[in-house]
Amino acid sequence: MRDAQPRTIYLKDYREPDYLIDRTQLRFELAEESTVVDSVLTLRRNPNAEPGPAELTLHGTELELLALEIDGQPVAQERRRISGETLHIEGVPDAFTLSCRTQIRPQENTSLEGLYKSSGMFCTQCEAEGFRKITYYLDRPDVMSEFEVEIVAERSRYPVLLSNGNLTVAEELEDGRHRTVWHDPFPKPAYLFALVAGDLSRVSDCFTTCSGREVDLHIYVEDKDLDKCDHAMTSLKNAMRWDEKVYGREYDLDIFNIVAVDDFNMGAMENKSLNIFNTSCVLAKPETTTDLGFQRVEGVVAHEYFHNWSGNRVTCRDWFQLSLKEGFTVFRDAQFSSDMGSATVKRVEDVSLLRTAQFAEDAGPMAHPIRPDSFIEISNFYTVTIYEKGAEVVRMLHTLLGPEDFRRGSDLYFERHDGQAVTCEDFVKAMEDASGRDLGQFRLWYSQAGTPRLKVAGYYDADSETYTLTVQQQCPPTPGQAEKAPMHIPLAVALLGEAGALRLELDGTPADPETSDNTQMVLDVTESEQRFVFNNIKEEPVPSLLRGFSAPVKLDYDYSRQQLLRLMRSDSDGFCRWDASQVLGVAEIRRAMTADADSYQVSEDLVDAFRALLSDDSLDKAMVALTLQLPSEAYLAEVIEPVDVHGIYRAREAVRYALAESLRDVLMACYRANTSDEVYRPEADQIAQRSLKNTALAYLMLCDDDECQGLAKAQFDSSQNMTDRLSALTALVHNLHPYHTEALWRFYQDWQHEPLVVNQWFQVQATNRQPGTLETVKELMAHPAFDIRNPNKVRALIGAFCAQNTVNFHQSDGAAYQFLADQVKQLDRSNPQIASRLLVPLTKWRKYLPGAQTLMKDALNSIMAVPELSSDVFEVVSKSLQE
Ligand code: B3K
Ligand code: ZN
Repeated sequence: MRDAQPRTIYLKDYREPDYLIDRTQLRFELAEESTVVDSVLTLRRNPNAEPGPAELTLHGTELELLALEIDGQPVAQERRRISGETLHIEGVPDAFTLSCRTQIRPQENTSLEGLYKSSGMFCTQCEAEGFRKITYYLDRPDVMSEFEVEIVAERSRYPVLLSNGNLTVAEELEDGRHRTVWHDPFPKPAYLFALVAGDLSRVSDCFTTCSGREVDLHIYVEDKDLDKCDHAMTSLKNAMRWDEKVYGREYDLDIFNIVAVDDFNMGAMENKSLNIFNTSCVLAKPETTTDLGFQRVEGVVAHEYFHNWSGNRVTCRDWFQLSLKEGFTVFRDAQFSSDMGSATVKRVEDVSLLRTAQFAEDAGPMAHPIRPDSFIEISNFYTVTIYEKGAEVVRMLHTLLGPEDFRRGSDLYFERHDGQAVTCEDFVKAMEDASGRDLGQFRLWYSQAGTPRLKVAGYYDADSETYTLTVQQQCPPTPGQAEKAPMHIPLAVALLGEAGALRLELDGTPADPETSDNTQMVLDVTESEQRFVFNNIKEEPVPSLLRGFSAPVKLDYDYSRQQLLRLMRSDSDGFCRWDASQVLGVAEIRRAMTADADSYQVSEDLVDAFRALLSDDSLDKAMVALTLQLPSEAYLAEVIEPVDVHGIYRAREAVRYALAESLRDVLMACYRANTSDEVYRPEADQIAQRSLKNTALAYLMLCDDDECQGLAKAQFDSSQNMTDRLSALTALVHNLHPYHTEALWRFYQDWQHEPLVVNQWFQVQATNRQPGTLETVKELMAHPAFDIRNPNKVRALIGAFCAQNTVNFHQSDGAAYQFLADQVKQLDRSNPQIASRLLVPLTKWRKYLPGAQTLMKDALNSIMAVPELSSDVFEVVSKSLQE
């Protein structure tokens, strides 16, 4: 359904609902042609609502209304009116029962929102506003209701019938059908409702909570996937235990179900006790899943489980508060993943995502604060800003308050607001009340968009033995926010002396004898310009700044090369060590960009530093791997503007080739030393080893001697796990190795029955930087395994090509821009959410060289010219074309 005139919704217009729904009874009769939904809602006027007419306005879209009664009496046509997405009923009593019968067609629902079919099963996705595609309702998160759900369906096709809460009835009906009834005792908003009906098998386990309650755990999948559930189950139990230990949060029902579906717009959904997952975020086994895939399953299973408290028990008042649950829950899952694996690696991965995708969003036409002031389509706001920057804001609170006060704050938040729909302000207030800290200025992080830039300078005065850091902050304008006020930025620092980090004594702050680690300090940066003086500094130090990436900001400090090499070698903060290598990498690539192709010589000191990393067995292998990987093209596009995509790519390749050549022998030794025939485990030590080995392989494939060129083929032919096999395939394909065509063919033959592996096969080809990839992508779209209705396939082929394969996406004739525009136009008719996400690379047109800008705008304008665009695509295209 297209919206005639997409309307902007403002946070400032928030009003409490006029009516509340105490009880929601639903009955679904699922059938092949259509589904009939009966609802009985127990409504009453909200005592807090503003006075107004006795008129009820319900949300509903794409529904066929079959019957409508109030307290058992049909509602006359003159009293009711359907317009746009609403049903108005006049003259309603203060308390009443509304019975409504609607008919819907899940089989024809390609938007994957509301009730739809995926691989023969019925499933739902209601967040944010999908419930209104099921029945007329107050589809807003501040209306919380107790749900009872009856499902009736043919037993042979749909032996499993699930909804939220506890199973209260399961019985056979006479005509080959059966029914179940589910009751969820916890009042919830409609966006957390879920229903599943299908022919599913399950893996079961149980968990004993800290108070001794037994919880049945089930993962429902297609029968063929039963062998891929163990990792998700282990992750779930680990997450349940962790949340008890770290946050004091116990699970609250006797059952917890996860269902895997193939066609899903997002990663997963936290419906109360019935999480629905994209298969890509739940299924894993060594033969089909990479290390990254295993880690993603662990993280997403934990994320959705953690929502039971941060999202479900305490939910959002309105969708402007989305980061209240998402930012907090991403922070919680990041803490969990750090505890399960390598904390520094997790931090570096998170920062990389933030500094590429989120910083780009914050500098683009869709920039918004983590609590937006307005939106046209809420589905467009499930962004890296809401999620990842939102998590950084919670992390800054954790840094400012310290772990104990932060825990007191979260306890207070959960106790104070259990069962309520609340705001970001309620979260900050709980943190403030529990800690006694003044978070007044800190609140700006919720209302100001844009990435602050910190300019830091250091001055050592040997006579007075003082070291002074001058910190300036500035935040660029973003759409609708020309002026920015200074923010409260926690800046973690240390001063490195010859023999290690120095003891810090900040001028004007009494030294705290209690603190044993006084070599790191969090500075409260609150003004546009501020000076911090450290006393008793006996030698000129190298400052280690923004340790652990203590705030989501850009940092400028004019380090010398020597200082960067020293930080990279000896800073005790793993993030800063890695970051120093990135600064050196950017400098190297910049130099290669300006040098002639023949005259460029790689810097000897960088080669030495990399050699030292490769030769030191005491280092964390995963960090060595990350450090050896040069800054990504996406990150370079953030720091080198205007973005010359081809120049960046050529220069980065030149540096990679030069490093490979200079380090060939030590890379080969590293590759050999990290080759192992241990049985695969998805655990930190092994993951680190594989990561280092495969990083070495990627470099060695750039050397053209037989020994190097033989490695990828041998690894491809012999590897027993998907991490090694896919790395080898990527190395063969991306370097056009003579064996690459056969390897692609063999890979497909081996894995054609595993859709998730086929996605990887599409992705390897879509991200190939060699010329001609656009044509390959178009050909692959006609491959029998491709399906434009399946979001995972679209992301693996079209999404990966447009977002990751920058040299080919930005080919100079603009053909790929037009290709993306065409795909967006087509997808907008079936799945607007996916269409709108896919088009993001075009919206960044302002960053590129003038020729590219014009062609990208042409592509955007051609989308804009389509009549009846969805509100999703309309919002993103129109905002990105605004002057
Ligand atoms: N809360 C869901 C997101 C659903 C988005 C729908 N457009 C997944 C998550 O963040 O856990
Ligand atoms: Zn979430």
